[in-house]
Formats: sequence, C-alpha cells, structure tokens
Amino acid sequence: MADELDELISQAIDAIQSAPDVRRLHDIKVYYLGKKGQFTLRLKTLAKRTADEQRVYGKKLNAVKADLARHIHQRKEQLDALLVQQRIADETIDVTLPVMDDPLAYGGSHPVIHLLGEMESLFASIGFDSIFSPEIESDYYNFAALNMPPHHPARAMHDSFYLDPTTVLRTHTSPAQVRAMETQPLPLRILSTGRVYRRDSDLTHTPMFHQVEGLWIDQQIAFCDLKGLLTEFVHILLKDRQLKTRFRPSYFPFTEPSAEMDIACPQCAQKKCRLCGYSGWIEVLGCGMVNPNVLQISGIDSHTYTGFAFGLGVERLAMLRYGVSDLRQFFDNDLRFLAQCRS
Ligand code: 2NM
Repeated sequence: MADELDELISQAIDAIQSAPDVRRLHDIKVYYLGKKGQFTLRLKTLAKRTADEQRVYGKKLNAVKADLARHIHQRKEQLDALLVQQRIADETIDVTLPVMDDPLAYGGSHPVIHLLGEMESLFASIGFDSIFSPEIESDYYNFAALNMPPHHPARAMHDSFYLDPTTVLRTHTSPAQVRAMETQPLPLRILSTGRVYRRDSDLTHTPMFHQVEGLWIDQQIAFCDLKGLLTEFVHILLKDRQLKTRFRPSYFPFTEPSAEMDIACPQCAQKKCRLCGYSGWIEVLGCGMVNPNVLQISGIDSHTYTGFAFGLGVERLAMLRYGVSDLRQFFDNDLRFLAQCRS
C-alpha cells in the first residue's frame, strides 16, 4: 500500500514537472486530484480500512494532495513565464532586415497628388512659381476680387459652402493668385494648386476636388501665348505630341475672352464614343485673357499689362492620364487602385 502510493506520488510529480503546456497540466491535475482522480479515489476507499490505517493514510493522502497542488501551481507559473519569453522571442523585430518586396508595403503619393506634382514640375521648368493660400477664404478673395459681383450664381448658398455670410470654403484656387497680384512684383508667372470645394455630388462631381490654376502677367502677353503654352502642356502631360486640340469660346467672369480647351478623344480617336459624349472631343481646361477689371481690382495697370490664366480639375485630368472611368475610385482609397499609378 505504501509502496504503491509512493510510486503514484513520484509518477504524478514527474508528470507535473514534464507537462509541456498549461492544457496538459490541467489534464494531469484532473487525473490525480479531480473528483474521480487517483488520490481522491484512494481517500474515498479509506473507509474500508482499519482506524489506524485511516489515520496514517488519510493524513498522508491529504498531505500529498496539498503537495501536488503546490507542484502544479509552480509548474503553471513556470509555463506562464515560458510563454511570455517565447512571445517576446517570437515578436522581436529585426529592424535591419530589408523591407519585404511588396508594393503595397510602401507608402506612395495618391495618383491625383502625383499628377499635381508633375504639373508643378512642368510649369516650374517654364518659370512658374507654385503658390498656396488658405482653403477658408473671405468672399472678397474668392468672389469680389475675381469680378464676381454679389448677384453671381456661384455665390449662391446652394453652390458654395459658407461658414458664415462672408466666409466660404474656396471654390477655386484663384484667391491665391489675387493675393499674388496684390503683393508680388510684375511680371508674374504663378501656379496655384490645392483643394477646392463646391456643393456638387454625383457620378462626375465630388464636393472636394483638386485644382491647378496658372497665371502669366506681363507686357504684351497675348492669346497666342496661351494657346502655345497650353497645347504644349497637354502634349507633355498626356504623353502624346500629336494630340489634337481645339479652343472653344466660353465665359468666365475673370477672363475676357474666355475659352475651353478640348482634346481629341483618346478613347475613340474621334470616332465618337460614350466617353466623349459622341462628340469626338473632351474638355480638359478653362482659360482666357485675364479680365482687365480683375487686374485693376488688384492694383495692376491694365493698360500696360495683360495676362492669361487657366484652370483645370486634377481628378478629371488624372482620369484621362490613367484611364480611370469612375471618379469615385479616387476617393475609395482601395490600395489595389492606389498602387497602380506610380508613373
Ligand atoms: C479658370 C479659367 C479661366 C483663372 C483666372 C485667374 C485670375 F486669378 F488670374 F483671375 N486665375 N485663374 C481662370 C481663368 C481659371 O478655371 C477654369
């Protein structure tokens, strides 16, 4: 009886100390100390023994149970500590390893911002300075200084986002150019870029989009300078030196005369398709000779100086450049989409 018990004790201690994990340790605890466990059963059958045996074995069995419980507790602590060490070892980051060669793992510019940067570089090479101004603007800089009197429809609440009756989210980047006309010496060659806001939201309009506007003011600037520069610009940006263009009369309050520049539809080579609205042409930008009123308002002598200006939506140009058919893709921020246009 005593030998058998000692054998069982040493077997239990061995099992506890070599338990590989907490789950196995629990199984071992149940096997020896559970309701139907080896030691519990022996305590239960004690009743069949003599009073002396009951006293001796009872005491011993209870002591053994307490002893094993202590062993189990110690092993549990050991295993827990091992687990922590293992996790620390597993989660060590080797900062000297090279980055995984996964294109999605690298950050990159949004295609719209990438194209915007290309335009800035291109115009910088012709001497245009990039300028910036606040997105929250006064109605003076956003409208009045641009020859848009109080009754002008763009000023309406349903077309622009007003913060208060005289403060608006800029609807174009022209306010930056007004500030430049007020303060910078002439001649002036500037490109203003950034976010603009209009109360439009449908398949082809988002309430925020990016604009690029150029302005060249000097003595003797004429419409032919505008035509030459903008034609060259789309040839380079859309990577097609043969691309046909046309200038169509239009209206803007800040230019006179005004025009829209169209390119031959790159999708159908002017055979007429859905993309070009079956016209063979796609509108890419608005432009014109700066209205003398606009020059005078900002203190420029419109008898000595003339200028041309143009403006375009970057998202629309990015759709043409990258062959994107749905404007909303620019705003979904699906990494598979974003990772495609890196050139
Ligand atoms: C356009 C079209 C035509 C424009 C005018 C000016 C400024 F400030 F000089 F008056 N900046 N941009 C302009 C002219 C913008 O966007 C379609």
